[in-house]
Amino acid sequence: MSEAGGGRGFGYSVPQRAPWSLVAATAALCLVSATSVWTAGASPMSREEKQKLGNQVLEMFDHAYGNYMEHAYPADELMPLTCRGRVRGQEPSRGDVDDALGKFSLTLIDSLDTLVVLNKTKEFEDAVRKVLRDVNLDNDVVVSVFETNIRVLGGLLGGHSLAIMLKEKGEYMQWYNDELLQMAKQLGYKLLPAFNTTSGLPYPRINLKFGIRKPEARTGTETDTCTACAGTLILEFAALSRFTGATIFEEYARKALDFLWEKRQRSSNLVGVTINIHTGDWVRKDSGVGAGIDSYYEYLLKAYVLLGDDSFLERFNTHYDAIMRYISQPPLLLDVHIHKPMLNARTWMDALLAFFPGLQVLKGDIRPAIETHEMLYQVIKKHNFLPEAFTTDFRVHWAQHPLRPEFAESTYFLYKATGDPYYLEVGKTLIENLNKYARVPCGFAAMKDVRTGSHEDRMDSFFLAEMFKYLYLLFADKEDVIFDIEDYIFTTEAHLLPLWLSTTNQRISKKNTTSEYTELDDSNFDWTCPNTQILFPNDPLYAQSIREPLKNVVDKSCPRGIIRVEESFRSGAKPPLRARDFMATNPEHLEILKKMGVSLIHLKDGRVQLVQHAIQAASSIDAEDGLRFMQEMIELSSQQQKEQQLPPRAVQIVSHPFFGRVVLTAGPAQFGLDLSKHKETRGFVASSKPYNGCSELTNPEAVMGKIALIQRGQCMFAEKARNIQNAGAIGGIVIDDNEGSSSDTAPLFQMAGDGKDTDDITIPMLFLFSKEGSIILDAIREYEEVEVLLSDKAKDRDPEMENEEQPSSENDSQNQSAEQIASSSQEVDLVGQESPEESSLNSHPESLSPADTDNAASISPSEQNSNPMENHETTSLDGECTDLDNQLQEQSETEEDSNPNVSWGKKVQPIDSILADWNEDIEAFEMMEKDEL
Ligand code: DMJ
Repeated sequence: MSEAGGGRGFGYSVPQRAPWSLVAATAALCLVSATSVWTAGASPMSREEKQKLGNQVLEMFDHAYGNYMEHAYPADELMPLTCRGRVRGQEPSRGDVDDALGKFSLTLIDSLDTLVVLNKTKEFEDAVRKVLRDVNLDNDVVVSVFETNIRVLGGLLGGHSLAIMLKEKGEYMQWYNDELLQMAKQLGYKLLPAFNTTSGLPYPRINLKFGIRKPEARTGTETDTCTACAGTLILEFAALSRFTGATIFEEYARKALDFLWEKRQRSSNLVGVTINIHTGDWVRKDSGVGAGIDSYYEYLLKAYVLLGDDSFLERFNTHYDAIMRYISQPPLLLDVHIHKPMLNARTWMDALLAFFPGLQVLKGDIRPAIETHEMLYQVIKKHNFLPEAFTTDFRVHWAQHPLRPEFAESTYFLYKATGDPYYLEVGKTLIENLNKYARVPCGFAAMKDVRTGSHEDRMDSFFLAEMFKYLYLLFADKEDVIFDIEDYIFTTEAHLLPLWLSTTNQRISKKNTTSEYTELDDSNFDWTCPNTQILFPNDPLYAQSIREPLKNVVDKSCPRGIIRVEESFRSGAKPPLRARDFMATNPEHLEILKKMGVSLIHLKDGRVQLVQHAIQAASSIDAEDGLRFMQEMIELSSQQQKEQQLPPRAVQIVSHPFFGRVVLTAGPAQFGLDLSKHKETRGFVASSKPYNGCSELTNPEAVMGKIALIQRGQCMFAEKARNIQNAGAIGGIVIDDNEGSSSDTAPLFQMAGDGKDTDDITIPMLFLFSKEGSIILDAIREYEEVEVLLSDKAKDRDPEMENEEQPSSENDSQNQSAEQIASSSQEVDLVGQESPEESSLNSHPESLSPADTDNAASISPSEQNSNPMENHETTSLDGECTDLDNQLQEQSETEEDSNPNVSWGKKVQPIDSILADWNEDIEAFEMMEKDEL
């Protein structure tokens, strides 16, 4: 049995060695099979084409793995743009992301079992020898417990699982004597001190050499961890216990899971995103299935599959019921508040939730899996990759994409479940996009911005651990894999653990918790099997019939119109007012605002402030609607601020040997040719003399007709632009003089003018940080002639097509801006744009303004809110709205006067607690905006 499935169909077969039949007797998992012959819908893919695609995946893996081994190993990861290893401490810190790097050759360990799945047994044997010879697990480095568990412990255990499988087959690994397992055990013991808390939840970080509390450890003072961080240990820890007989690991992981379960919000049965590891209080009370929680749910279900312990399934089912009740709004999955699960906590989704359709397949709930997957695929078709976060109306919220594998994972499981060749076509698109947009001469580079196609110097280890496995298995027939994948379960990092572990070393005393679950009612089993709602029908058109109504959901629908049944119920025929729809000129809207206790106040500096006094709402339901409206307004304001910034631009190296494959993120200029309106500018580059471009150039013949490179500093950007333009340059790239700066670690800026009229500057100007700039300077040193393309979005990088336009992406971006115009025309323009003169100055004399910041809308306490006990929501919207100014002046003044401070103690209790919670939620939201995924 496995969720992996074999070649032609998906199945939960019964492995010889595991008592799966016993497990299955109590299981609520669906036995899903798609062995029927495909008769209609997407045309079937021929065996030859599948093989061709499988071979392409192998070639891509070789490119990624080969470059890592050649240019980065023994470093943790490859930096594919600069073609070297990423060594922690030697590169500028990227914050939490770096906590995965423990100087333990992360990518090699994470790739071990991928090598066997991809039939590279010889390379696997070599790789295992290298791990045993080179890897040190005792470095003085602080690492994430979660990442070290899923990538390193999981990687070693996956490697061990397949090493013993190969040894048993009798050809390879005959020398192997559980050495990887011994390393895994050593690492397991290193992680254990993290669990030294009263709750049993682990600290988020540990020093591999010094543990937690010692002064040298530099960690152990943290108070919070994410739910997924504490709840994604059981598979690896239980496997380690069962392989070695040392029960302590499984015990610790179970204890952490038990604690999380106890702390679930009892009325909604949801969990928050972060929890205090000492008190067990929820720190962030928003709840979804993506970042921060995702693999907690995954591990409950998979722990049941691997360990056969019913309590895990019952917990999973309870949570799943809550997810489907509150978070699932097909095809969307939207975060809610654990205490107020009918209230959305965000208007955007993150990319990590793309694993969820795959988990739903394992659960046996195929319909919503198909729906969410289809929605995600349409977002991908729009941007080539899934942006880190996107709004409910499918605009980019966070534009990065670090080559995450979750969507490929779900595609694989859906194909196994449905047998629908449509999913093979989806996989083919993923392969094409990776090769077209992410492949660089030295590996595959993460996307810095899916809108521009620019790259980041980053290839995460999960790309090798997961992406290539799922893509290869998608196209593989049973005989293409040298072992039976159905005998294994995939961890969250796609490492393989054998199902026979369920019967091995079962010495952990299982709590008989079944009686605790009396709160489950029949409706819980709406989401379990057997269930006529979700049983997979033997209809080859089933998946297609579910996708059909959604086929234009991203392009044409207006999901902000999606309103919950309950919401429309309680407010009669009319749904509550959404922030996006609010028109200051609409008297009906103003009336609704009043009903919700929201008033508009004009501040002396011209800003408009919305204040909510819940006590003044017509009813507690209106007060709740008002709170939601305020939160939507805050998000909207933040989004508008972002949209009004000039988006980043791309510098693409198009000459040999790059052929457009390297794309650098560039800051735009507020003057000169606007690359979003005009076609791109293409030309060879030449350094200007003087290099700072602050006076008339002494080498006009060298820059004439070329794109001039100029160093930042010593004069205004506009002055540099004028000097190179006068020398005949057709464009300019300003390179940061601050050595080592990079768009990976510093926020991008737009170059502002000099406060004077800059209409005389007609050439395009872009800004590169030093690291990106040095990629061009290095290329000049090596190849002399270097040609670049300056544009708003990277162009097709296929060598044969390097001179052609890419009509589909052009259309895409046109559609997108048309869409944005359409949607913004309905909205009140609440946010003004910073003028160049107002842009902030830094130590350099040129003026800079932030180009792509993630600021949330500013929330300032109301000036009337002098009583700390008074609790009301306010949002200050930067910039002013003249309409509002003129029309509402009178009203706001009146309302201001009529809002005397009210003693909070007099307020009705339910509203009190709602608002108290809400304030915490707003803080959490602000934190979340700052957080990385
Ligand atoms: C992987 O490391 C794991 O899948 C984890 O659970 C979350 N996501 C990353 C890849 O995106």
